[in-house]
Amino acid sequence: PFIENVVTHEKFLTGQYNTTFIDQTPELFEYPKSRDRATKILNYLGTTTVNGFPGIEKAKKPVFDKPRFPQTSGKEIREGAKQLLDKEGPEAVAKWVKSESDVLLTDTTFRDAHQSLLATRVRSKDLLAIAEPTAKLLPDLFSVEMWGGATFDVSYRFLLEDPWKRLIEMRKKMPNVLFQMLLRASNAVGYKNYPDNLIKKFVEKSAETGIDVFRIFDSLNWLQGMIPAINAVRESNKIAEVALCYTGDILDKGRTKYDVDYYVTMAKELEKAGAHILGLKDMAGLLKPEAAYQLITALKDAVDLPIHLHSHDTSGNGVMMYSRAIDAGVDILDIANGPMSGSTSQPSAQSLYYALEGKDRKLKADINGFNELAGYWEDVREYYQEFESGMKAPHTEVYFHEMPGGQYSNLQQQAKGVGLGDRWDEVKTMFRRVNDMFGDIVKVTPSSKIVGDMALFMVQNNLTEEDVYEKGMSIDFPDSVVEFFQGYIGQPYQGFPEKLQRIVLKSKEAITVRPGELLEPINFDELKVELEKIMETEPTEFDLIAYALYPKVFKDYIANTKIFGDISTVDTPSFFYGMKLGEEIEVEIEKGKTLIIKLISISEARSDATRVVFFELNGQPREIEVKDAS
Ligand code: 3PY
Ligand code: ZN
Repeated sequence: PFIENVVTHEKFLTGQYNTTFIDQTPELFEYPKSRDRATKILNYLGTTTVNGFPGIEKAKKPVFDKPRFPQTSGKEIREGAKQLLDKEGPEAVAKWVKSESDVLLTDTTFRDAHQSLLATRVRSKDLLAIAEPTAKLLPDLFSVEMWGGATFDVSYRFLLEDPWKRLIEMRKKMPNVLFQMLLRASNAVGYKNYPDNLIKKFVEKSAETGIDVFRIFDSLNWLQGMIPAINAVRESNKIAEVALCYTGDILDKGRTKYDVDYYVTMAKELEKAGAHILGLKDMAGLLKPEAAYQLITALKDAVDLPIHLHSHDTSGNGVMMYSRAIDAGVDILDIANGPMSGSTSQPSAQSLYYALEGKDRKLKADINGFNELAGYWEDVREYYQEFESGMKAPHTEVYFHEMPGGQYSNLQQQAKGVGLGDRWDEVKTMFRRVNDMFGDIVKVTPSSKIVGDMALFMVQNNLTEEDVYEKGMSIDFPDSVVEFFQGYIGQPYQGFPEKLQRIVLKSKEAITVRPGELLEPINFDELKVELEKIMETEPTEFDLIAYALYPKVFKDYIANTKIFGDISTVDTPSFFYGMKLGEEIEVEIEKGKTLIIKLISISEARSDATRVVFFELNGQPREIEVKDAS
């Protein structure tokens, strides 16, 4: 209060005092750490209240009920598959999976479900709160998919939080189930190929920090692109689940590029390359029930590996399809907890459980466990309502546009961002057209993002397919599209369409080797020096890897943390909507240390567009300045 009084005094503010002592005695002005932390949190709340959150823009803050919570105190955390891996290694896990007569489950609620339904926006705070009850209630799970894919990038970029910290904290709360991540092979958790030494380091560090199962896929099903990641996972003594991405429709005899033989041949190659488990990754939910039966029967015949099927319920046929996959002998299925399932997410664990009643093979999971956790997810999903895609019913159009479930809500956000929100139907139609122009490719991150970028570009510029072929030599295509045709994310099955490749590349050359062979290894020592200057503190290995993967996103994240500090403790409604006038919230910044924050008033914007936001912090007046961006 004393300092407050001094520094807000008019004479002080107008420079009428001799303040040289400020420079000479800096120790007097080193605020205690918690005061600094509180100021940063106020900066965040003030900024979000005045300017909104990207994608939400100053919406009125709804009133949310406190999430329902399962009663698990006193319940033990029973040992699970994690202990088998730690004691006996990946081969033993694969053997156990094959020996189980029931169907094992991977719960994707912590990753793909919210990537697919809520644009990946679920915050660590809400995941961590339910982590331990999940470990207690679902100890029989094969794994929990909780990392990788888009979560890494979105954490830094939008949630202003560190994904490594999420992994560390979740690991502490869930010691019994395997942690699974989605790894885009040589694209790691990014959208382009990275040098081999970065892939290796990323895998090593993720393994050491808590990931057990790496689902590795290449966005063009290009085996060569997966080799460095497979080797790195095997060297870390973790489980290499190597995936075939399913595209097209094996039942459509008029569409022969991706037929059963194509997948069987590839599965054999993946087995030889060192897969412990064969992943069948149906990222868009295109696998129809009878196709699943035929394909899994053929794959079971062709390889000796356990088969783990991943799908999305976009069409509404997910449970029926899984039922046929079970008939064909699938070993592990990906499901999400009911309230976070269905539509572009995974099929519902509960629906599948009841659908199988009367059949010989059952799910190896406690249905009550899922049910007890469901209330929490139903309530927490409400916090993220602004990121919902608006898809309200089964969407069989997916069989036409073939857009991955994990991309749907993200591309929709991207379309809104460039002013195409009201032309979303056109974007979806164009997505398929671009697929066909590109030679009917596997579409999964990043190839799906490139198809999406091209579709947005064509819709935005009112370009038809004919325009591209006729006027393309004078069109600058999006960078990602140019890089795709240069071979920088790998080689598509049966090659690039030559005519379009010439139009897009113009005088640029294309490569046919693995991009990683041409990329200079990252010099982590040099990178460290560079990053230390930006961070003004010594970077950790986590920071270094993040910076190597996404220099700009990570730099912005550091800049944001300098202003806002660690805001992971702010409740989610306030994180997205800021505060209402007169509202009081509590923020527990560490155990036993709680800030009570009340928003008192916001001034009119001054001529330089700043507003003063007046708070009460633990009963004391505090104010911060915010530039009004509107
Ligand atoms: C991702 O790569 O993020 C995906 O979910 C692909 O399906
Ligand atoms: Zn998926």
